[in-house]
Amino acid sequence: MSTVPRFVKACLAQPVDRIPVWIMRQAGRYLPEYRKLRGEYPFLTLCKTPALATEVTLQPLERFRMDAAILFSDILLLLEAMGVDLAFDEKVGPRLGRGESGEERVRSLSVPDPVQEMGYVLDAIRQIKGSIPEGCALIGFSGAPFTLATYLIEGGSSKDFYATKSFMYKEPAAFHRLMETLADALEAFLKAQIAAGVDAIQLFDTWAMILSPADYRELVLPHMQRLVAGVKHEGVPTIHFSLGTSTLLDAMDQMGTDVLSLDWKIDLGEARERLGPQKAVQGNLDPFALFQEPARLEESVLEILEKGSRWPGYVFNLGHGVHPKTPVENMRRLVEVVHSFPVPQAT
Ligand code: 1CP
Repeated sequence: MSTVPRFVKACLAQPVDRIPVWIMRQAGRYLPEYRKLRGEYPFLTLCKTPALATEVTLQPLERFRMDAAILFSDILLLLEAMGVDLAFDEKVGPRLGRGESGEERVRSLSVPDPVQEMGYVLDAIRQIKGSIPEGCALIGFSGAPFTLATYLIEGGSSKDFYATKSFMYKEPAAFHRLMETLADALEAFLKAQIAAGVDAIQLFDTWAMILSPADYRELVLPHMQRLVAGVKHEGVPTIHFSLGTSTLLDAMDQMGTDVLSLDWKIDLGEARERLGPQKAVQGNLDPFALFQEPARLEESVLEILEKGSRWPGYVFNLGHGVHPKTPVENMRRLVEVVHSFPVPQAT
């Protein structure tokens, strides 16, 4: 019997017995057990203590039969390892640096040795792999260079990305150098995660949505292609996450990841048609669909399943993270509906 998890098979566009499902932010604030632990420890302590990161990662698997777990961590921790001060403020969100200018933060970056600087992530991966249920895959992740560049340049979250766009347009050569440095650090970090045992990698490019197709192709795509090619060499599937990027779909198709994660603003059937049967897709239920009453939720899930599963290469997920107020019972129902769906090309 094959031991390749069905989630990995679906990422590689191979036939599966059931549609695999996992949910972005499945370990998070909608779960009372996460809120309890979060009441006892600051967020960064959860991320940096392998036993706690392991516990949080595995919490949803005790309730639901997810086909994959995602390592509990954050995309911004790599910037800290690159030499930038990081703090999470309950009200304003992440803060990077200690009041320096964006340019000073960019200049101060170094490419870290992940074993030295991110050892707590690698230890968590090894611990999770030791206790994850049979057949359940572990997803490692990082931010994508562009999204990390926005946090670095802005010093945190932003509404209009004024500093990022000014930098990009005024100093394109320096911007390319920054993207190269970030991609180098990411490649080493992702390879270390793979060596520690993750079964797949997801790259989060949350803010790619602010770019025109031409700027995406010029400033982001070449760096993504180099990064993805470097990681691909290691033999685990790669997933690209973005949202609000249906205008960038053709460019993103050229990046080389095995899977594209899509949000609800694009019709899943149309996306599969445009991308063709070789490219696996993940998504794309609106997270707020989980607030519907059960019969309506079931209909919404089935509609997505029918559109996604017309060819092999489909992973059920939401288009973005699960909302903290989501009823836990509805998550259970969603997973049951996905797993009882008869796959047209079942193995
Ligand atoms: O108080 C808390 O509990 C902290 C909330 C929180 C959590 C649970 C943050 C702060 N990060 C995380 C975990 C996290 N972040 C994971 C773990 C795995 C999972 O459960 O899915 C992952 C994959 C991320 C990735 C991440 N962090 C992204 C990309 C995905 C996305 O949601 O778009 C981004 C943009 C971040 C930055 C970040 N982390 C946290 C905050 C508040 C922010 C800023 C978001 C913003 O700028 O609006």
